[in-house]
Amino acid sequence: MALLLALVISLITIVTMYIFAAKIWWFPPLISQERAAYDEQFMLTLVITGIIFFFAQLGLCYVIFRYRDQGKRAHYSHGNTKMEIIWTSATAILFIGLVFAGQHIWAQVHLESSPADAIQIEVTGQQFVWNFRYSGPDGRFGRLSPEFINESGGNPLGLDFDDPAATDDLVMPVMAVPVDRPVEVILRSKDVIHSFFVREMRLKQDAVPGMEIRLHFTANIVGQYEIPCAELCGLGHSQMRSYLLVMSEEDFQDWLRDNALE
Ligand SMILES: [Cu+2]
Repeated sequence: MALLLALVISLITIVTMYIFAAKIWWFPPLISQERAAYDEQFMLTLVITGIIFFFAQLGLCYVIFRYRDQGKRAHYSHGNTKMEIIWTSATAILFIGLVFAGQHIWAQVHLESSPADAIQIEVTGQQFVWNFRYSGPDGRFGRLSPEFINESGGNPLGLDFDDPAATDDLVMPVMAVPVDRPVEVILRSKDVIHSFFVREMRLKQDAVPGMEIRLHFTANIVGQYEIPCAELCGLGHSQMRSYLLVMSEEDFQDWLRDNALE
């Protein structure tokens, strides 16, 4: 019986390791070269924890078999304090080290300011849609005022048209960006906490009411990518998604022009 249990555990271990090593269920391909560090850090963590997992399971199998019921009287063990101190501190050092390495990569994206030539796009989450605002030809975002918010009247953000800078602002339900150009996202929320998530970019950031959170990215591959809301924000949360359209510079300019005409 003990031998069978040890064998089943080994089998589960091998199958689990195979699923990860063969990348059977894996991330979608990365579309932003500056984010490659995220994947590298993830792999490093996975390999280290994978090796520990393997040996821990092997140890478990050995102990199950070695101390199986042999018809003798069992005796109580108090454990080994020295060994416990060693592996607890080793685990702590290892994980704190990985956290620091990861923190460094995260900070590069979130705390560094955007390149000067970045295109600014204001992203506003609300139950249960995303709105994307472009500043229009004047390059300036117009004033917003809550009293002008009119969902059915096509002014979900409350643009104040008395402000000349607001008249050319473009508000869209999808987010178009030109390929290979830095984009600065100004993330806001109108009601509760939402989360802006683009898997292919390894980018996830909460949108918090009352805050303007800035982050930046550069997409390197043309295509259409989902932007789901990654924070449970209410009953319609699962319906809250939009798309990131990465297009050539030319197509992007056309897209801006075509939508401005409407
Ligand atoms: Cu949401």
